[in-house]
Amino acid sequence: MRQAVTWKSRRPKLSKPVVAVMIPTYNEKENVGRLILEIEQLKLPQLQLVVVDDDSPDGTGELLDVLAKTRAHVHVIHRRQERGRGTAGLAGFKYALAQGADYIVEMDADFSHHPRYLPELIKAAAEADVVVGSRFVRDGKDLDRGWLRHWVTVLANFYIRKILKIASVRDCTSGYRLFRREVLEAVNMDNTVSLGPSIVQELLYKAHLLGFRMREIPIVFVDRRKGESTFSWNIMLQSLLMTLILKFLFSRLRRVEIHDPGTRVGK
Ligand SMILES: Nc1nc2c(ncn2[C@@H]2O[C@H](COP(=O)(O)OP(=O)(O)OP(=O)(O)O)[C@@H](O)[C@H]2O)c(=O)[nH]1
Ligand SMILES: [Mg+2]
Repeated sequence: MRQAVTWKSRRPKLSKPVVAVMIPTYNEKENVGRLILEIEQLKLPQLQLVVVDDDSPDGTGELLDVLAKTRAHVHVIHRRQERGRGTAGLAGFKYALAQGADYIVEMDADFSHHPRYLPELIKAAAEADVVVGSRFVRDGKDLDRGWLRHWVTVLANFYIRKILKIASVRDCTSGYRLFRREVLEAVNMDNTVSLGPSIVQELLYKAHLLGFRMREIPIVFVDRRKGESTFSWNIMLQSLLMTLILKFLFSRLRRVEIHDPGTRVGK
């Protein structure tokens, strides 16, 4: 992991926002290299990639090190002891904030979240604090997942929106999202309770309670093409139970500090 000069200090004044794309990986050797290449082909200005690998046994970490050697914009965080999608994402977010990112995008490595939506996520952030890549708005789709997983996702979203009262977002379980740095600073990442995928709803819920502006853009979500699925009914049930715990623990959370629109970048 290189940490010499921060991205912000390298940036010319009054330029576009620095965007960090954070990708958690576990056994994604067949996907992550191609994903990085496809993101690079978009030639997005000021883009940094932060990949958080949990010592994947398939050699994802070693592949990332090879790629990072010739790419100053690729940053690899190797977690040797800790495990889990939730804490991996938080480690990546904290790294991106420390380096001075203005916008932080999270996406999966398995091409379910196609990189072609990145420009639109970034564009939408001019008018929002959180931008969600959504399967459940007009032109969004949940493709070839099989009817069971599709309906599980639809019902999980219905349940989460009802319990947490998040009316402005239809796809509360989407892990393809952009946060302005103010959001991640405000949600207090040292105070999270999710270790696994429910981190997705936890951050969304806290951002909602804190009054940040949310927007959705349509995405077509496709099932993972390569590599093994980490989905399990156990994880699904834990996430649904976590919805109730989040409600119990955090529903009284309110913004204490007024967000100053004058300080926003990229307007
Ligand atoms: N660092 C890290 N990343 C993880 C871990 N578990 C999953 N991931 C990554 O998190 C992202 C989402 O996980 P997925 O396995 O795609 O989860 P899913 O989309 O619910 O299920 P499938 O696509 O069917 O496997 C992927 O990029 C994974 O590689 C983990 O324990 N640690
Ligand atoms: Mg996946």
